[in-house]
Amino acid sequence: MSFPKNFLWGVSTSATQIEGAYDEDGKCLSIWDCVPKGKVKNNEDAKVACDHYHLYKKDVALLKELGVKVYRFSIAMSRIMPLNEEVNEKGLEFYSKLVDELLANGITPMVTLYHWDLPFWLEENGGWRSKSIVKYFEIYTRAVVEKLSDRVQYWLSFNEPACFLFNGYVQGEHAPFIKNPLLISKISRNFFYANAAVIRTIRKYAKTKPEVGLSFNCSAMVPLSESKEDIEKARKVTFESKGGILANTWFLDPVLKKNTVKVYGIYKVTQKTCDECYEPLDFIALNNYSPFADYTSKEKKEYERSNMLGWENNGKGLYWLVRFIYERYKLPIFISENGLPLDDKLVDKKVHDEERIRYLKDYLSNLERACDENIPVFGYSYWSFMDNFEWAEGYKPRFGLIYVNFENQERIFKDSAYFYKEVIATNGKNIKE
Ligand code: GBH
Repeated sequence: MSFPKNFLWGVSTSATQIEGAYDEDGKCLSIWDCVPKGKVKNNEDAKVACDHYHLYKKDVALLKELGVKVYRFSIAMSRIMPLNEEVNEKGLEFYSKLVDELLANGITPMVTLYHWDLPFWLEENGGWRSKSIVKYFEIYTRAVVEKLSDRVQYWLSFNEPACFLFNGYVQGEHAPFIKNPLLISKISRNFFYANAAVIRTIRKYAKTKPEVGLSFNCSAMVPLSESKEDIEKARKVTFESKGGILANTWFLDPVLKKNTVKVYGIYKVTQKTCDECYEPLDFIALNNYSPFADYTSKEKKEYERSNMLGWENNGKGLYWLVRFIYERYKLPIFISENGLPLDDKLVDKKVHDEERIRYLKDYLSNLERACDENIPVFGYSYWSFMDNFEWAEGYKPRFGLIYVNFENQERIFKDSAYFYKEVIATNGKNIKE
């Protein structure tokens, strides 16, 4: 019993978090290049980050050393769309060279078209508050797909709509740092139209048959026991709209089932939006870090284990998520993110991150259980390939398998990288040791 043959083991990153070169080769500023003072811890920024823009060949060599089958990265829209409808060829060139380098090293590219870094001019144009954003996403997607789709097959339209819309415009914790709950319906609607436009554009211009997904941040409640009643209760909590805009259903039901959703009694995704935006996906990509707390219970459960950002660590959450999501939406699943932040320390050129290895064993053995039960999970991509810019948290939480010394851009394999390398080489045989 184990992971399927040809399982896509990978690692994930996103453009703003690793690239740097924030104003080179015709790139315009993004909303993450224009963060007001005080919004990111220690006033850190992503101007240089891991300098991957210049070091990409070395980084691909490290990917190869790690043995990954797939590499998930995102395209910075600000490299491609400097202003209005203009397309920047130099920006496209960078990603084209990256794809060539990956393929030359036997690594399959998986492209996220949008991982939170809206061009600043587009934000000034209204950003997600304005329906005109749809048109720009169409132009952008066409340019990227025409350039890369002869070599790229796996596409993710968006990364975590709940995060960039609600952290950005409702809770004000991420760029553009707006706090306005009244925007919930409008920005969600504009997102559904943009997503449909992106998927249609991929399918229209792709030169090789595309596999299209979307990365949702999702969590499930872990049943108290595996009795039928407890399982049904956990399923109910997992898909109830009571959890509001952060519940799974707000985005998944409209996108995957064409179903309307209403939350807090006032916000709604209408049937019209669902109908006009329905575009079947080839697979569901899930980003999962922690389970859902049972918000129907009054007692506040203490987590047995949590990470430095306060999120619960519990691999069972991944098993139940994959199972519940498959049973409800019936599509193949790719785990596009899962990982642990630590305040890793370099000691004699080594990083002993046993906690991350323990985390991987826990989550991966739960994922293996789902595979054993014939749920079609076709890959797992760890967040993240290397330490990087963790948005408003700055550089302190280190999610990488590879340690980055931000003073001199040195990369060092952590113990967990050696462990993960072995996971890939043995198709998961070592996770139970
Ligand atoms: C992802 O978002 C991003 O895609 C990626 O860019 C980022 O670097 C990475 O994760 C690490 O943060 O407070 O216990 O309820 C993660 C989105 C959504 C994960 C909310 C944690 C809440 C946990 N997050 N979730 S809890």
